Amino acid sequence: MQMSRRKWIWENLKGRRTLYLIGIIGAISYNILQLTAPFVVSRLIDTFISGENAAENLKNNRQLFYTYILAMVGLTLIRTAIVYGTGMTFESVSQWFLYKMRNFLYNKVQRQDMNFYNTYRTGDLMTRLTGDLDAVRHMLAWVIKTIIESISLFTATMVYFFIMDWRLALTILVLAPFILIVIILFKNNVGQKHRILREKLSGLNTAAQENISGNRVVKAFAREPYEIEKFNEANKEFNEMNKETALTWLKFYPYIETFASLMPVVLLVVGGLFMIDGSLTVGEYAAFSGLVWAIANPMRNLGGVINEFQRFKAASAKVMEIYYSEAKIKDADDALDKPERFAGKVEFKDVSFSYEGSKLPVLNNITFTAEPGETVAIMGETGCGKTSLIHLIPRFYEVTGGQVLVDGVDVRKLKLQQLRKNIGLATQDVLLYSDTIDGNIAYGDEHLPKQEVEKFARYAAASDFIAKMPEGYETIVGERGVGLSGGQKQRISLARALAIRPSILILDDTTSAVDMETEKQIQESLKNLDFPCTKIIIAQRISTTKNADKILVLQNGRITEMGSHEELIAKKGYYYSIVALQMGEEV
Ligand code: DGT
Ligand code: MG
Repeated sequence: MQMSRRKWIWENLKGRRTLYLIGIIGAISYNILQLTAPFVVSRLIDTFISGENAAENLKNNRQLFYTYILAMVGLTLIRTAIVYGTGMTFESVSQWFLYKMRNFLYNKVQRQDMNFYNTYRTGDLMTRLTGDLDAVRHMLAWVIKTIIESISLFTATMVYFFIMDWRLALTILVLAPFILIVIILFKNNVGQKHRILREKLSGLNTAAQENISGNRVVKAFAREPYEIEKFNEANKEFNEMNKETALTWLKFYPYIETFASLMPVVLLVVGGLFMIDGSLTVGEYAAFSGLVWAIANPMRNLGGVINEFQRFKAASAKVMEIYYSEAKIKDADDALDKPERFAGKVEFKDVSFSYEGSKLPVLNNITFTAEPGETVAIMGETGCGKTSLIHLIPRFYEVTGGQVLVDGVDVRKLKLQQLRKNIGLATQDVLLYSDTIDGNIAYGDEHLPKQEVEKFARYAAASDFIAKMPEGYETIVGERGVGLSGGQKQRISLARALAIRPSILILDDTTSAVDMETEKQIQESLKNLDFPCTKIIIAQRISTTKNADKILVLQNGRITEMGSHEELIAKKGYYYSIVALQMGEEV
């Protein structure tokens, strides 16, 4: 672990540290105040009831009697007020911590790079942001408070006992180690279980999340019974582990309870003997018997506290992992500030690339240039590395060799925000937000005026079908755009990419699901955009590629052919064979 839990919590309490310490002091003080009632009672008894001059005192010293009574009432009121204030303090600080930490973690997750998202499952991340964080809050609000309460009550009582009669206090110390041994055994036993339990919860959340978002596949294959069974299985495992963890405490509980219950008996017997031989007054014995619970209860609490503490340990490790994670792809310290609009030149210089954790290179020796305003088409069989190639331009991944330059600057030397603001990307699998069509198109520029939204929809050949929708641009397209066809979604995603008026437009098979006629329309508007724009277009259809300034043919991660439509036809290679195939189809 990068940093100790204590340090991590302390660091993040900044801004509420004083308040939290006041809470801790409050918890200590109201537990010390617990002693005042038995103390006053003992004084009362010794002065007015069983002491040598009891009868006389009662007659002549009424004043003192009332003072004692008033003191008891007053101290009880003060104690109640402190208990209330302390409870509020712990609750408010821990809620504040939870809120702040959740925002921080969400921010962290948002800014991670692709590798992070490839590593963590959504369900697991959700667990970290919800259940795990709540265990941390619980630690701040309840566990620490209970520990402080128990320790201060126990210590104060011990001190009081020592002052009253040291032999009595020693009797307790002789019994205490037995309890400690049981507690340590329990702690070791339950810690491991909490770690497993936490993994099971994450597994459960992942199963639910994946199935709910993948519900259409489940339905298409009529796999509901199987998925329900699978979830049931995960749920059962979680349930069993939960039970097992709870049972662990139950196994240890009888020993603790026996000690905790026996202790008062032993104490009362020992104390009784001291009273009989006269070394303890009746009042002191009364105070003492009224306080044996203050020794036994903290011991009873220990089990629960340790249980929760182990839960906290398992959960906080997960939270801290995200807290301290660093995106590998981030702005260089000496990154160039380039706030103005990019010209849009894209250059690959001998680029090679492989995904983290896999040795096989996906791209090899890729070299080409797209001048500002040019259109470059990329073609190649499935899996040859087209998507991987274009993902290197917005620096979603880092090249493993060579350089990608935009406007003559290595992308690693540009500020990510500035670089990406200049790139309009329509990805291969389209994701639309649960928002209106208008909101989805204006995603990259929320202040885009209505007529602009409509213009970009027109560019993307989407305005016709949007006009036919019940509420036009105000139609909400559900999670992942349920209710739209694949081609419709592609066109909205194209409009969204265009709407930021990018210097570089990257389309990853964006027109694969639209018909020939619509595609022609889109090609036409892409040619006549009202802003300068370099276009890098992955496409399978000759109708898209033939007008490009440059066509790259990618095979097995290498550029095997490069040139204009005519040049490549003359070459009679892969491109030519595709042309022949598609012309044949069209005739
Ligand atoms: P497509 O979209 O089916 O026409 O195929 P391309 O050309 O877009 O292929 P691409 O770049 O998605 O994949 C190239 C190779 O890289 C392929 O063997 C699969 C592999 N690959 C793709 N994405 C990842 C990834 O996130 N991690 C790993 N380890 N491999 C990946
Ligand atoms: Mg692809």
